Amino acid sequence: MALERTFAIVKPDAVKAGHTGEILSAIEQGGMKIVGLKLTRLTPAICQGFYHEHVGKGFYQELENFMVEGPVVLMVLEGENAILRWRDLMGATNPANAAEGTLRKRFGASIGRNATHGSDKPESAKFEVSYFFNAFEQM
Ligand code: FUP
Repeated sequence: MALERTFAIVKPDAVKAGHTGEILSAIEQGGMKIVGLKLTRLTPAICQGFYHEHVGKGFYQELENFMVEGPVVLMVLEGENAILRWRDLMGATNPANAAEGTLRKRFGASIGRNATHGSDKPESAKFEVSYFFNAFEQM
């Protein structure tokens, strides 16, 4: 087992619907620690840098429009195997395919509006954490 850090977002749909508290609670109940936390709003340029792997794909513009439509909660999570554990807690990208009880099943409406984000592998986690949090913002 490895103590890992991963990057998480409560997306605009879930913040707007008032699910931030439940999602943070699920993280803590699941045994992970929130070691970085901020409420902010993404801009198109920030979104493009963050989702650089997806810029130019058919779904990208819709994704960007969604991600900038309201406030988001950005987090750094820490725990044993945190990357995989946070992905498991979120469920599949498409809420229709997500397991019962997962956050995307509970709070996501569609593949485009799926309530949460989590890094998919160690290299992405490293990039995504440092994209949004400097050293003084991580406990
Ligand atoms: P995930 O790692 O689960 O967030 O999924 P991806 O990196 O594959 O996709 C990033 C985001 O793009 C998803 F959260 C939702 C959006 N997306 C679509 O809207 N349509 C697609 O076909 C694929 C992804």
